[in-house]
Amino acid sequence: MARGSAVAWAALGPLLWGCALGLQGGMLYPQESPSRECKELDGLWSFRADFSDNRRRGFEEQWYRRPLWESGPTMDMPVPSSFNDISQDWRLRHFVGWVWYEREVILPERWTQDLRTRVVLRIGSAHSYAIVWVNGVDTLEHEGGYLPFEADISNLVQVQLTAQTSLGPVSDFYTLPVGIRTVAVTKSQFLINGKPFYFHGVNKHEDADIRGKGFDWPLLVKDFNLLRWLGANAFRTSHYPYAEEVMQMCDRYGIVVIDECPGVGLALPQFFNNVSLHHHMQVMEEVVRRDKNHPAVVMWSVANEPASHLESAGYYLKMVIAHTKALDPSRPVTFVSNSNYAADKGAPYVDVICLNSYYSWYHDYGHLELIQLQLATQFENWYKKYQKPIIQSEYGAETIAGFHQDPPLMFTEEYQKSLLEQYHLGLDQKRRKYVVGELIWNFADFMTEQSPTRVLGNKKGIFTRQRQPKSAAFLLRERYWKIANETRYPHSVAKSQCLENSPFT
Ligand code: GCB
Repeated sequence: MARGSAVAWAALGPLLWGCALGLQGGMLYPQESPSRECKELDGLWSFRADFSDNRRRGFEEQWYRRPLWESGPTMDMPVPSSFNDISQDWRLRHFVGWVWYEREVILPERWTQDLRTRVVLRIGSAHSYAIVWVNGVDTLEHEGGYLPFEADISNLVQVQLTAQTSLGPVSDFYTLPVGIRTVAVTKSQFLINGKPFYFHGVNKHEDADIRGKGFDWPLLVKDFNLLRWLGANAFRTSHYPYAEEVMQMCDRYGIVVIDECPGVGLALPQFFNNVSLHHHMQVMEEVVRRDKNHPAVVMWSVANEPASHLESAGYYLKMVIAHTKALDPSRPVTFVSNSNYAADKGAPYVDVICLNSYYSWYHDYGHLELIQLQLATQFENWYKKYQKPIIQSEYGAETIAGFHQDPPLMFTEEYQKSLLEQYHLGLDQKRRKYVVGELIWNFADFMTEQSPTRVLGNKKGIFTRQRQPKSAAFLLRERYWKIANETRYPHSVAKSQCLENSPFT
């Protein structure tokens, strides 16, 4: 009996695997191999949210000691999924507090009888704080969401015989697909295998109707088909590491990734303290440990839009970036800034400057004619000060599919298209100089908390949440394929895969 709990939303991807003794390191995606068997725990779990006043009744009554149904009503909850998106109970839609998941698991006899078999329980991700009990025993805890965590549970599930010390080690192995490439950064270029690389791609979220953030193969394949259709060659995992299956697809499809950790919302001075710093570094360790073998990953991003104008943020970012570089000296490191070039205290420590700006949306809204001037000023100021390559890491406009107006007005498809056109003119001015990439915000509409600035979520997608194109998608597609054809790599898998399906061939 394994009982787990998680706060806010959960997109669990639990897996049990039995393997021979002797494996060190763990945490890598546990493929099956001749020495390993895996048992997926996806499916229907029993579930309950702790609605008690202090939200701690589950701990007080020790719900983990008995089957969950014995302590009160339960409901079915699919795993993986976001519990917020599943039920008709309005309280669950925005619930923050402890929720309890439970699943009874039958293990193969060999795993429980053969003491040379090591049994490992691995959770792909559970947001944001998780405790896992196995047979009532507190076995695993993890803070931070999004990343895998695991524990050897052999002694909790195996028949307790006298310890057999004479069995000796047994080998355990599995294979990883390998890709070899170099990444380097100069004053004005991002180089992959020694050649200048221009990021033309998207920011994404793991999000869809009903599934929420839960992993979904059909959705993943659809998204990769859309990326190919679009001619995109890159994305940023805004604002957290995505499922390992996504990273594997990026390796296979030749999509280049800026891998971001869940360092989001560091907006207040009190967040830049030693406790956060320590946890942030630990999370970077987990991200790098999990994703370092993916050739698709070409840069780490340690945060999105921290209050980087603060002195305390400068020290904090310096430390997180230095730590990440020490963990992986082979890849550049960045964070994504929305600060002013003159005030930013983190930029001295990054390899590439990543900038979010929303001209003609949050700034100068309605004034499309100002975008080119604003953008030129932004790029020139940053480049003059830092002499580092720059990526426009976010830009976009809220757009409700089917809203039309000409001349363009905000929230219409025409406005999104015009805003993109103006940005592209500005980007083209600097593209061959020191601007090395552009990532649209966002690939698809996605759900957010309610707020006066959101109409059923964030509508800055060039695709709807159901993955249908808005007018801007066609504009972007034309641009991305044009850039792709200009910067053709003769033997690139990405290009040949993309071109196969392209109307431009
Ligand atoms: C941003 C954030 C992103 C938001 C976006 C928006 O700067 O990085 O998380 O969703 O703006 O649409 O407001």
